[in-house]
Amino acid sequence: RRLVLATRNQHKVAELRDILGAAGLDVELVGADAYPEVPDVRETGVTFAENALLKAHALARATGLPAVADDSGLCVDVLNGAPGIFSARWAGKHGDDRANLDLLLAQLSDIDAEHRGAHFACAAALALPDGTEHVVEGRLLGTLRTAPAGDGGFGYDPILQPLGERRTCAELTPAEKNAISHRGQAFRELARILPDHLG
Ligand code: ITT
Ligand code: NA
Repeated sequence: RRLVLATRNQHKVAELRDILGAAGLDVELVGADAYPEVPDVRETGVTFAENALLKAHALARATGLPAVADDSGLCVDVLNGAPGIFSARWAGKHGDDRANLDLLLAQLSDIDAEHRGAHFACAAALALPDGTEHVVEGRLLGTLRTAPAGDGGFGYDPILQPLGERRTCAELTPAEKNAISHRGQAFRELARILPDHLG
């Protein structure tokens, strides 16, 4: 039995292998890289949930296998939720984590400590070849540093300090991050219903 991870982001694949692996599912997790012939879907949704469902349905249809997808990003209070669904290409080029982070820090340079609230959001979607779908969401609340710290994780991890933490997400171990993260919360919830859908 196979479950396809509908993401080409290798950081997400690694986190999902840990999160879903710990859920004890009797299933082989296969990355989207195993299906290079399937074209990337355009993320035309206006919410994380819509985009996660688009990605999961595209791969489930193309492979005939159940697929899970993640759409996620950083939502900054003082920017009314931006970068949000545009987090991966905030500075222009898709997936340029360092440029995205540097631009965001510059945009927030005048914002004082009390107004640097933000959260990571993740929508976790399941799609089956017959069109069945489920989507759940997770959030990690925190504040944004004025300078990056830490080498772990990816994306905006070096500037997001979770509430109640003194370290950034990039200073947590992978297990510590997954235990509290938006992605950990969303996919642990999705994992509870997965056995009912994997036959
Ligand atoms: P796929 O669509 O192939 O899954 P992607 O990287 O394009 O990969 P998204 O469109 O969901 O995925 O963009 C997610 C972006 O949000 C990612 O590039 C980071 O900038 C940010 N992000 C998401 N989760 C994060 C996390 O756990 N830590 C730090 N940044 C994160
Ligand atoms: Na996206």
